[in-house]
Amino acid sequence: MSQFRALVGVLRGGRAGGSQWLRACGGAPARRWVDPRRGCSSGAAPVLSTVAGSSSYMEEMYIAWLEDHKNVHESWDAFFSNIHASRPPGEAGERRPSALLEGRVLSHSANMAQKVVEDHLAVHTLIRAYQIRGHHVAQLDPLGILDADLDHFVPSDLITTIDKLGFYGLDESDLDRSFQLPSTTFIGGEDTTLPLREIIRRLEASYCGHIGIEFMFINNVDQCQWIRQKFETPGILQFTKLEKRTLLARLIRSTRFEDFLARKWSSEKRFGLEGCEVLIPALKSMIDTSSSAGIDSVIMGMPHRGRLNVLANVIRKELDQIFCQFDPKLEASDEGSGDVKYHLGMYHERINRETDKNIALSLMANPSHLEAVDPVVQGKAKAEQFYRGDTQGKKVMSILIHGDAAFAGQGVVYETFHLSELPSYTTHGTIHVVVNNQIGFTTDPRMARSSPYPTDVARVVNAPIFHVNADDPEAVMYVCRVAAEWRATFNKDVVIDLVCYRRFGHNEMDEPMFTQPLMYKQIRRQEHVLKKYSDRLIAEGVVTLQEYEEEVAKYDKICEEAYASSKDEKILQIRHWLDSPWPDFFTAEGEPKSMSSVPTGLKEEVLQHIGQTASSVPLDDFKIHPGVSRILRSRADLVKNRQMDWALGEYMAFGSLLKDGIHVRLSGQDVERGTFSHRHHVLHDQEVDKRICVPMNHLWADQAPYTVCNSSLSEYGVLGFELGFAMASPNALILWEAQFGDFNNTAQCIIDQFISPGQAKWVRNNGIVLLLPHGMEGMGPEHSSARPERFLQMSNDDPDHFPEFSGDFEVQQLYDCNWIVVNCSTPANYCHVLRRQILLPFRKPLIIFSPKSLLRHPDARSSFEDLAEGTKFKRLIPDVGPASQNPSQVKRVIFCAGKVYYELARERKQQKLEKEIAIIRLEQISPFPFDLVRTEAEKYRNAELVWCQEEHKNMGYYDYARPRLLTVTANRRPVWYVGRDPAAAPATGNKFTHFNELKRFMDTAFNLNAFTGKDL
Ligand SMILES: Cc1ncc(C[n+]2csc(CCOP(=O)(O)OP(=O)(O)O)c2C)c(N)n1
Ligand SMILES: [Mg+2]
Repeated sequence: MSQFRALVGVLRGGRAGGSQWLRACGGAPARRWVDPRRGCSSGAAPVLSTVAGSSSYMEEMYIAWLEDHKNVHESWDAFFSNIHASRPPGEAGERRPSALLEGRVLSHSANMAQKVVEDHLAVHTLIRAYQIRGHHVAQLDPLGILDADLDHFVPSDLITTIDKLGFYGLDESDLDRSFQLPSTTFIGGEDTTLPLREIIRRLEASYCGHIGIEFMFINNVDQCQWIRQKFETPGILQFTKLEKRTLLARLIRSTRFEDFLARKWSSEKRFGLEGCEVLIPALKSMIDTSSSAGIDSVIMGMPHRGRLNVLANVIRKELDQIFCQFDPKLEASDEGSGDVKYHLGMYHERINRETDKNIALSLMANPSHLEAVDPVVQGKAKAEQFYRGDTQGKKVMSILIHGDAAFAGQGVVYETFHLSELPSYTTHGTIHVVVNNQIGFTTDPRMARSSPYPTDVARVVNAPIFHVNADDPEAVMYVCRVAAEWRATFNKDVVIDLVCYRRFGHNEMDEPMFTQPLMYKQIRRQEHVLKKYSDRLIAEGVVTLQEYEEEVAKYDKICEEAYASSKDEKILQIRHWLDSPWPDFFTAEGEPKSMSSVPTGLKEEVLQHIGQTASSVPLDDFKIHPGVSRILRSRADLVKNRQMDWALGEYMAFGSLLKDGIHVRLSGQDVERGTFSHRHHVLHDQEVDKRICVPMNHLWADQAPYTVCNSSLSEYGVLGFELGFAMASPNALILWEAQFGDFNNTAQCIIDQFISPGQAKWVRNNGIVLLLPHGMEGMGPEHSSARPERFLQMSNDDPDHFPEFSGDFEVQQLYDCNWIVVNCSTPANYCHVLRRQILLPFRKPLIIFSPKSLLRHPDARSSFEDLAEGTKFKRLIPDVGPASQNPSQVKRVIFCAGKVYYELARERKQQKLEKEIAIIRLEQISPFPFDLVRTEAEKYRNAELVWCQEEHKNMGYYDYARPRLLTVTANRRPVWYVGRDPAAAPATGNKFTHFNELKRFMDTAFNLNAFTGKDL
């Protein structure tokens, strides 16, 4: 109200703020009209601009109007008609211009004009109020008992009763007065003026029916206009007879599928869709619309609820394949431990019947962890777009389905939204559908979120939110169509909030009356949506009862037949549930095409060429920072000497793979420069804003593209995204780097639920690489440890079983493992392991504990010889010094991993113990190189075996290495521990303590009597 009065004040006084408001007419500054018939895109603006301008202008208009009402714009016509209607008796018939010019009439007219302006402003404000707040009173809850926005409050500026007109200074007598409609509404259709009564009626219909729209926070006028037009235009919600019949048929399938499962397996959990059966036609409708807009690949992610129904009726998985999942006796015949039926994924290509176009649909396998699949879906969609050159998202799109409680509660939803507009992460618009059954397990939404709607998180990216009552199937279809059109038009995210209910408990075994008695009393009374809609269409004459019953019987028969054939299934193939097939990578049976390792060395000229590009600026007139110049010069010196540091080793790996047509993508926080300022893969012109150069993309004319992208400050979202990206193709090296390895635990869910067990659960390979800076360097408890112990604990190789060596043991072992964990101590080995990752005939996740101080350590360098043709990744680096010359004299063998090697080597040299103590580096920690370790242990048969690490005893590699070392020696030789004592925090925050700890364990490592007389 005060805002409205302030506006009137501005107009009266012509204060500075007013001119802004007056620009409403087509965005141009307010100006006087000289031609009374000249049009303006905003019908209201002439009235306003005149009042703020001059009264003589108004007189000109008035004279013109008196002569012929058609002489002036309609807005003036409405304006003067209003004045005339309210003039004192006797003056109404006055047509003489001269009379008007008399002060008495003029001042009266001015007062009237003031009133009319205020009333027009009021009506405009009222229209805007509906556009902004109409959704708060929309009838969204099919049960009619809860408020979708958790609030009974009716905004005071919505006209829910006549007396509320007073809020705007209007009253009942104004209801039949006509008002000019502003250009920011489409409720008039062809009409530019409407009586107030009709304005309110149409606003109610557009904004307060079964659809509630939240969009006025979007700060783009075109987008707001687009939405207004879609929802305000009169009669826009009309469906053809054919569309209604299609919708009914889809609703029948959705409903009868759940009924069928309930009948056949009444005591099985299936997380049915009852209460939101409309989800199936909803998804199909948005896929139809997207398909006709050119989309031919849709990647979907969804939680448990309704998943089987989506597989059956949207993706069109064979029904017998779904039904046999209910047979507890059928065990998977292929690898892995499998997953429960409502987690499996699926990929299917078919013809879209509505558009007659090919469409590929995939539903990603997902864990129970709600919303975790969101970024994975986005990553996979992005990768498909990337590999298909679909730079605008016109071919490939993603759809994400959410639960109301999870959408509001899970932070990864927010993280995923924040990827949606970033150049290297955008999928050019996702349609989000929230199955808002107004409950999360047993928790009422009022206890589950602090925001009015579960969808408020989407507002951060200016996504429009369409709330819709799921018991009105046509309203839902309309909203879905508009959402798909929105995505096709603006390539931005959009959210559909399907307000529904959950007919049964959380799963079919749960009793909802324990916790939601009143809601469930209502739900029991609630007529099924299929019944309501079929009754309606029969009444409308769209279908006959007989046609309806035949359609139901037809689908029931399909289910029965599939059920019968599912009984013939003798085996289950998890492979049939693969969401991301790699057609030519494996044999037809899904096996690797070979099982031998390939050397990963490189030709000298390739090393030289990459080295030179890495130390130069391939663009002309490109001015780089002097500090970067220095780095490039020192790289050039290294190359001249056929040497490489860490950054060059990485360059060699990426560059050589790009040469072979392998796309390389490195993503993470600040990866372009590198957290430790060693990488500099993106050069910045110091004089031209935003001019950059990525030398890696200037290596060869026909190379694959290199993507290096600084990510948003997220681990969960970004790692999930990269994991999804890596699913799309085996011919790409996808790396995610944590800023410090310590931060990987905010992405723990992706690591635990997808990366470690992904292949076992979902038979799908994934070659993602995690670069996790790790090392105890006195930087405190949060910048020291990537928690190797956790990765190793999840490795599936048996600590107590000494494997048989047959064939290519290295490759066989890699094939059997769930992931590979390495800590490379040299740049060459780092390069080899990255190359091996791609040259292997299968894909496994690769966890690399990467260095910090070693990036610049003068000893941590490799020669080009170490990368020469014929060389390969060293899983273990043996001692090649004096100890190895005379192994029987060696008293102690220290096994270690990572940077501590350099500290040990230096100390050994200082203490002149190079003959007595051998130091062996385990570069591939898991799977454990049993073969190589045994060779070393046998070589130094008289020596004590020690595991040395810089991490605390309950962390690091010790718990993993020790039992395996014991297995290697058949428990005949003790394995001693040297390292930091057990601790709660990964590192001390005190530098002095840090060095003291280091000194203490170094002393033990080189005290040859340290274990004498000790028992283990
Ligand atoms: C991250 C996570 N936390 C907790 C759970 C346990 N859980 C399973 S379903 C569920 C309720 C989900 O509610 P909602 O998102 O509204 O989906 P609905 O089941 O109502 O369809 C919960 C808490 C889970 N699966 N994932
Ligand atoms: Mg819910």
